Amino acid sequence: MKMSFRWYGPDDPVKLEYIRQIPNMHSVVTAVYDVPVGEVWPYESIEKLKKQTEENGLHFEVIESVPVHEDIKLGLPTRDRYIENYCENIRRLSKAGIKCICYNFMPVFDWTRTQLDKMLEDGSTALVYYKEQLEKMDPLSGEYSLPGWDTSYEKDELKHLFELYSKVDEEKLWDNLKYFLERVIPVADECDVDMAIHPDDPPWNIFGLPRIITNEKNIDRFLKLVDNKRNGLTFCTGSLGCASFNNIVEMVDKYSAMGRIHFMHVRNVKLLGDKGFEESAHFSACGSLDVVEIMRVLYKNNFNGYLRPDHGRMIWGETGRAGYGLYDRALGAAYINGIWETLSKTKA
Ligand SMILES: [Mn+2]
Repeated sequence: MKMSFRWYGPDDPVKLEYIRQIPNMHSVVTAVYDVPVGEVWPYESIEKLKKQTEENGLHFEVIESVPVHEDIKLGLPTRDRYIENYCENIRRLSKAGIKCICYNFMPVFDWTRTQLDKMLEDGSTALVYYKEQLEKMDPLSGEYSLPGWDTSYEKDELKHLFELYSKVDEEKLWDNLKYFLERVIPVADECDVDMAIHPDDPPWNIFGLPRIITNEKNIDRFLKLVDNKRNGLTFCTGSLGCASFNNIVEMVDKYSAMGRIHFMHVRNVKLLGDKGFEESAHFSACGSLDVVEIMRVLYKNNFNGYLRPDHGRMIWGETGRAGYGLYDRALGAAYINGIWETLSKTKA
């Protein structure tokens, strides 16, 4: 297990100097953020990130994310140009020492929550998803902008995108994903880079847009689209775990035993029946997931990929990017380290 931590680049209030002080920290997970989706990343920008990371004693081996252009997900004729750019990014990142690339295949919106600063009983604030709040949200009204969402769309562009997606059902999205993987995975293979798809968050259709990386049956199907170890997963326990139909421990066990998990996102969520969920502290009893069991099956299967604490709450008066403060994520890393060390010192 290689402990890592997401860093949003030089503008992130969480400094690399702080990240390196978290015990057992191996690498930084970052991306080039100032290039439009679909374009090739300048080699100098990649090199700069690498240099900054390594100057702070951390490894530069994981990218989250190289985003997939909507034309690829929509299957438009222009997709070939964007796929070629994607392959070029893989080549450039590989040259800079990157071993693992996280991406997702969610139409239009990335992760979705209905409130980013819900105060929990202990006074911390967390990201939450309440069904009754979601039902009142209309992304086409232009009133909503969440940090997981691409804010570069104008209202009319978004409307146009929704129109295009009205012709893309789940089966069409599967076809488009296959087309993408058949072209990208061979390049990743040549470059010794693991591709790690992030599941859809939450793992169900949202605002009428299809979502397919949602459950065990679909992940089995995904892995067979191109049956190559390079075609793997970012297993996000919080994304898949906010649906009660997913048995997270069993899924982590199965896919890590197959060697198809390249990157773990470990966090906990508290399920609220069919009403939604709240992101909670990593400690098992704070949420609905058994983090010790998740780590136990990873340990049993000799998991040697990257792992990061995922979203954290805002605690101790910290302000900053919702879900991505320093303190609670550092507590998550320390907790996971403690579980891993205990497993490694416990005789079977
Ligand atoms: Mn995640």
